Amino acid sequence: MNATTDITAIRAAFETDLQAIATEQDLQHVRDRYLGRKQGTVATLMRSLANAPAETKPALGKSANALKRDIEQALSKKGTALRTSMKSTDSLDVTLPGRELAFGRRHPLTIIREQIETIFETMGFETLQGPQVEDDYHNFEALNMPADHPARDMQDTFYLDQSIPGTGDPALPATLLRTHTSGMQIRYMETHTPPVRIIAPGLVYRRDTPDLTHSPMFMQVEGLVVDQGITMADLKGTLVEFLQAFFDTETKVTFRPSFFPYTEPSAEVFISCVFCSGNGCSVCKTTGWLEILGCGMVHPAVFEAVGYDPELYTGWAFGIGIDRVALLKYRVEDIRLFYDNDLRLLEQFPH
Ligand code: 2NM
Repeated sequence: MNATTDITAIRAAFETDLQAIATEQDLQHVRDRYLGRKQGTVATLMRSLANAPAETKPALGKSANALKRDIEQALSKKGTALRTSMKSTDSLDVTLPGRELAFGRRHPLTIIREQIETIFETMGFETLQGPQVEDDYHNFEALNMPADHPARDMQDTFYLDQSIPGTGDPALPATLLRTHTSGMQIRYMETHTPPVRIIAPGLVYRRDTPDLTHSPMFMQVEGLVVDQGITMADLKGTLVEFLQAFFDTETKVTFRPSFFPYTEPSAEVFISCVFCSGNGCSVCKTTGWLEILGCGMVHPAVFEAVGYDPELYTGWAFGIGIDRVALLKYRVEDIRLFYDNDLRLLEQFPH
């Protein structure tokens, strides 16, 4: 065998060995086998060229150098390819279990609102929805709150630009962010004749400075019953039934006189403290009672505004703050947490 056939054979053998390289270790073995200084195939070939005839020596030397360069380049390229593919297999472990999908869940205020809706729907009430931008008439005027009523003060109500004196078109009706959901009851009575059994849940707005118990946006459910012969006994019976269904059948309920412009008589309702069963604790400030809602018999002026005959019809209404109930039920300390949308709070509630 002469040096030329040696070079051809070495190239062929190297190609086969190159294809078989799968790891850094394989690469090192092949490099040693071909490029090793003493035992390496290329070094041995170079040494054998010393004995070649003088006329073929330059050409053979050239071929041998080209072989050496080609092997070096091929191994270097193989090394790069190996390191790149190692990197990608490191970062993708196909045996890992799939990532869990993050399901959304209902907001705590939505959970409470839906519980309240279900209890009243079971008792035959219909749930209404209506606009959060309300006009002055449906939010105040029709509810026996005339122009000079303190609740209509700009300190308390978010009026929209066009309603602020000097900034809007005086021909347009004053609009505002509803301060309660009563406007929906007014709209319903304007378009329906009794009997009326409705609840109106939703967000409402008041210009309060935010603190632990106040948020300029909060959530309310109001309810209204109107028919012939409705009395305060219906109000008491229905609200006690609701409160015992919502909190606990053992809950005690007490009514105390109060005032609202749209009801007469009016009452505020207290329940026995859900934490100490009325024994006195920090939540009920040792009184044993928690104020939970406001209610009353609908004022005749409200019936007159919607075209109901106050001699023929009587009715009762109530309003309950969902935030306050949610704060109590879930023992959250700060109402503002309900509007921060911080997942650390929201993820504590069930799907
Ligand atoms: C309350 C308390 C008492 C109420 C009255 C009406 C309407 F539209 F029928 F006149 N809706 N809601 C009402 C009555 C609301 O919230 C504390």
